[in-house]
Amino acid sequence: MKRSDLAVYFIMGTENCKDEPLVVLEDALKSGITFFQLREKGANALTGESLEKFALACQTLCKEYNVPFIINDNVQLALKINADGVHVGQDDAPIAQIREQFNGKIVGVSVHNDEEMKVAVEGGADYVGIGPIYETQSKADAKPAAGVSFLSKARRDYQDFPIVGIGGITTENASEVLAAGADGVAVISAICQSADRRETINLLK
Ligand code: 3NM
Repeated sequence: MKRSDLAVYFIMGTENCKDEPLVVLEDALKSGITFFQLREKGANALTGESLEKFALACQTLCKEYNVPFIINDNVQLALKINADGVHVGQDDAPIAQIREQFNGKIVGVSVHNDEEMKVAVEGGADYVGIGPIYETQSKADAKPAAGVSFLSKARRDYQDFPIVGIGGITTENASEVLAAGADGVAVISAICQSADRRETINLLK
């Protein structure tokens, strides 16, 4: 993957959407998102066959627009449907194991400090997500908002490594995240709750 793939990184699950999720995704793809992560979480999250069917529909759309399609946490599903990769957190399997399972595919890791960053980079992650930068309503167990200071440090320490900022990012504050050294912004609500998705994505770009 290229660092520029992270520019406008859209994350979505069915629970994030007021509108039909596949309509939201296609709209976002048409409007120029550069990366998509399926993150199916919450009390009414799809599971089993219905999740697989939904994931395949998302994958088909992403292929049509030539945008990488990766899955959050669910390693088995990502392997089964041959997704472009997976995004894992600190509570998932060790990076070395994930790297081996996703040989030649994209592995993203959420990191929050120097040690996690070092382990991810040395373990062969393709990119890291750093957050939450700002307060977020979209992740039940999110850590407190951290601002951009760690992201700036990570950029100084790893000048060429792909980094995306996440958490509470909007069209108003995205420029601060990019100025701190992120290659792009990862968002759920900025796009899912936008009254004008095309305008929002244009502004994020
Ligand atoms: N991960 P929104 S914050 C999925 O800090 C996720 O690792 C985070 O949603 C982290 O753009 C977050 O609506 C939620 O704030 C991002």
